Amino acid sequence: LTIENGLRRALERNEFTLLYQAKLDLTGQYIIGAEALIRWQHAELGMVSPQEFIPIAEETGLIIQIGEWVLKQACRDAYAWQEIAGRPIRVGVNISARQFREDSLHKVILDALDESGLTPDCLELEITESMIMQNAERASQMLQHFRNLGTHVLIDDFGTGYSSLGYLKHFPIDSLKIDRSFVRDIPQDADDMAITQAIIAMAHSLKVKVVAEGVETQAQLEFLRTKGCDQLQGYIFSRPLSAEAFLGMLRFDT
Ligand code: G
Ligand code: G
Ligand code: MN
Ligand code: NA
Repeated sequence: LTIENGLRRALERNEFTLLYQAKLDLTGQYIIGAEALIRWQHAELGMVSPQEFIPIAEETGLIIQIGEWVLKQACRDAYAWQEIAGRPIRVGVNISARQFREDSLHKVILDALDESGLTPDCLELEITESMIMQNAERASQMLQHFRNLGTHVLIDDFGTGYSSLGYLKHFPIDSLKIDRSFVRDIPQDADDMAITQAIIAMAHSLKVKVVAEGVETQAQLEFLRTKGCDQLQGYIFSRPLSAEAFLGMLRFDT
């Protein structure tokens, strides 16, 4: 109840912030963009993890307003970065299941792009595998709308749900993100390595790019590089940073 009441006021009180975690190309030298990750700083509760408050925001429907704020803020930040960096920087935004079920999401995305001036291909919508599998027909339509807007679509937490790679050819997606659980035990777990390698190979044959998240060690990095993983994200490169700190990383990079 405390969290629910707090969430209702958090937007007015400016208690949310976005952190950004860099996504790099396979050389690990070039920053392609960043994933936006929300944080809530509550006066009494302290820092509340999204794992705690996103489910409550989903149940209460508050996720609709929070999600709109995230989209708008992320687009504004990405526009500012590319003005300073002098090149396109893509921002990834996590879309929740409840948000994805609203037909108004399409308009919210359009407004966020319009208001910020960000070009659509610099916005990447991160949608989980389980969300598209819940109602495949509608999901396919929604993803086609996003594609028509010119935004990128990424399937998040890939490998944890039920979809086969073959099934994915029916969805207009640009990339998929191999779930952290498969990356974690490389190079000790031969099965995880085989799965990761197979996901990359089959995604590429469908002309879908692959992102690996949770990259923490040199051994994981080298394995993913050898297998041709297109983009990398993880603590080995950067923790989630404030918008300003991420900009600092971009300046150093370019
Ligand atoms: O940043 P962290 O690893 O603590 O994120 C925990 C979970 O919260 C992840 O599953 C992540 O996808 C989710 N999350 C982070 N930011 C957002 C957001 O802005 N919107 C939604 N819907 N989920 C988010
Ligand atoms: O579900 P989603 O992929 O959106 O969640 C991203 C979450 O993963 C964030 O909470 C982020 O803080 C976390 N994360 C990012 N990089 C790493 C990493 O290298 N190792 C671990 N353990 N967690 C990470
Ligand atoms: Mn994500
Ligand atoms: Na993920």
